[in-house]
Amino acid sequence: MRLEERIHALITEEIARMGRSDLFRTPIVGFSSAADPRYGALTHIVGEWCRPPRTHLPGTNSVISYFVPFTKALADAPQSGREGAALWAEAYRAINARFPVINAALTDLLVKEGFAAGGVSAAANFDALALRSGFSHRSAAVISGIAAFGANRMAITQKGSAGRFSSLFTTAQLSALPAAPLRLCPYEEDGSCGLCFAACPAGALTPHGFDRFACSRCLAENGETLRREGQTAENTCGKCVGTCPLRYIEG
Ligand code: B12
Repeated sequence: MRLEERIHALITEEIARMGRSDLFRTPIVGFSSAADPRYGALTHIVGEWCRPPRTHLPGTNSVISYFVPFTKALADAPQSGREGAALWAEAYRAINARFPVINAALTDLLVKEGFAAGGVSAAANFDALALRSGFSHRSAAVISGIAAFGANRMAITQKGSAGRFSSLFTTAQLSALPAAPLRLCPYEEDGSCGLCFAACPAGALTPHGFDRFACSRCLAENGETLRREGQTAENTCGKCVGTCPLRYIEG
């Protein structure tokens, strides 16, 4: 089996081993070259703090980007108010704890093949005050051909946008796998839909931009409410994803 296929199989097995088919579906895996000029361009488009792969792991040749899609019940959950937030919090906690395990297993595999590998964590890798990260998992997914950006700023894959991304850098030269066609956000395509703007309880997401601080305050309030209620407490909302017609795509 080619190394790319073994990586794909390992990520799939690790998700299956969680035994949470109530929350997660079979992952999508993509590969991109660290030399893709779009990685360098992000530094100029976004800011010098958004750094290309080789500054995270010297000698990086490829970026592994993977997405763990949510089940329909989980993708729909934010529509049902606070209970939805609680289920998202549970999923968020479960998958964020699993990503380092998966990345460690991938690193093991790659090191045994004679390559170096290393990653950034899926969530806790951002400046908590500036609310920005040195690496954008969703941009890596777009560059790897497994997702396209929507108006809600989510990266939408062939299985939808409700789910979570992780990435790993490696010195191995990995070739892109054949990618499935992507459905595009209707608002980005022709200005229709826009349900995500109306759904944002914080007024953070509008056709004119995104106020990450307002979004973050709303997430923190949700987390506080869940904590007071004694539920699994994480700072989540997901209304901009939960109302998106492309949140869940069968597959
Ligand atoms: C900090 C952070 C936040 C902050 C601020 C977000 C922000 N700055 O926009 C807060 C706390 C507000 C937040 C909120 C949410 N987040 Co958040 N967040 C992150 C985190 C840790 C870093 C994001 C970041 O700063 N990246 C750096 C910036 C520069 O890149 P970016 O915003 O990801 O990408 C933009 C640019 O690259 C830009 N761009 C412009 N030009 C070009 C050109 C090219 C060629 C490309 C490729 C890109 C590009 O487009 C992108 C979108 O605007 C990421 C994990 C990660 N490390 O990526 C998760 C992440 C983005 N969050 C995620 C989620 C799900 C959420 C929430 C729904 C919360 C929740 N779980 O309930 C909300 C949604 C808010 C929204 N509509 O964007 C997911 C997104 C999944 C998806 N399908 O896309 C991520 C990827 C976490 C994960 N591991 O899956 N988040």
